[in-house]
Amino acid sequence: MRLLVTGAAGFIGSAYVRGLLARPPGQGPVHVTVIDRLTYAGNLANLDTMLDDARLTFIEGDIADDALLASVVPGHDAIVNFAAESHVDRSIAGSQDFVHANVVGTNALLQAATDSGVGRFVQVSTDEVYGSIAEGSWTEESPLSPNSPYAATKAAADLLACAFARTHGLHVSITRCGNNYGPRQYPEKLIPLFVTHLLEGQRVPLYGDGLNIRHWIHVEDHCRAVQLVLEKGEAGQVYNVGGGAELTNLALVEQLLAACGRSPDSVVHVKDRPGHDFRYSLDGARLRALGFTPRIGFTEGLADTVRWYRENRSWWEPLKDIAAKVAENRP
Ligand code: NAD
Ligand code: TDX
Repeated sequence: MRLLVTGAAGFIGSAYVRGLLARPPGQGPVHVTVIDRLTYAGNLANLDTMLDDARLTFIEGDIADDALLASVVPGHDAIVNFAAESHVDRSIAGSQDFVHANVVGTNALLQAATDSGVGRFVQVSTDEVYGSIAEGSWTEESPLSPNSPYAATKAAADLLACAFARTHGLHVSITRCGNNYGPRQYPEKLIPLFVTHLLEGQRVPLYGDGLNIRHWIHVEDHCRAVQLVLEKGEAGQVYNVGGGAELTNLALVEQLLAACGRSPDSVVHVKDRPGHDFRYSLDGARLRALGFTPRIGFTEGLADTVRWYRENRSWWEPLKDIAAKVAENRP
């Protein structure tokens, strides 16, 4: 299979490609093309030695660039679209980049796949498209009710994907996963931001009362789910990726403090995120029926993740320096 993977210089896409290229000979793709715009979140270090692998071609480019797609997409058997602006707080500060990457970009990719007769397409989406749920869990039939601009753009992309399946017969499936954690996550999301702050001896900003609930899944389990949907997913079908660990932010932060050897006074309660979703929870029965179960338990996965940040300061220290300089220049 010749596979096109977008956004693979980011956190999840790079883990996905790493998993593919590590497969035994004959079981992985023949070739992987990566398109990534290398935004602030795109980092070639995430692909490291894979860049020297003859099975991988890296193209720096924008998935909203129709001309680029017309030259690159033909000849591929499948597309997995990870490329997106992905951080809720940034979408609150300004949503234009989110509309460009997540809506215009996904639409361009769906159109190019249709025009080139690409056989399969997986749109990597998120649980946030459903909004917030106080009790119970969302099934794939739950209504879309996004709250943040980020979630609204991801919901728009999902609707476009469904429309391309129905109107053009494109074989596109959608995955909706909860919060990912693991190595190489940009230090702006809760776990990498807090772990790197704690390792640097800084205090961590917990929004509101800290009672918001998220469910956490290891990035490698998410990637296995995406691969399963690529291989076995039905056209026009949505698959929730469930099975994560459900925790309040406060409970998670207690575990992070313990893992980093810091005391509770390292936590500062700060102003809440505007429109902060209270809880996400997915019913993962449909994907379980396809054979999916997460393999990495949360306690083990979190310990490995904290160890990775402890041992790979050269990966995250430059990123935090850039973030600090950007913050200094803000009015
Ligand atoms: P990330 O921010 O780490 O990486 C995104 C990548 O996309 C970067 O490499 C960036 O350079 C690239 N990109 C952005 N705009 C682009 C464009 N216009 N053209 C080409 N490349 C572009 O994000 P992530 O956490 O790895 O998330 C990957 C996908 O998974 C996203 O679609 C996100 O919505 C989804 N998702 C993320 C999570 C999570 O917890 N991180 C959970 C569920 C779903
Ligand atoms: O500094 C912080 N303090 C804090 O209390 C940050 C960055 C976050 N939080 C809270 C907000 C959330 O309740 O922690 C929780 C997790 O926040 P994020 O890591 O920003 O993730 P979230 O907003 O839940 O969205 C994530 O999961 C779904 C990803 O960023 C999305 O890309 C994915 O689609």
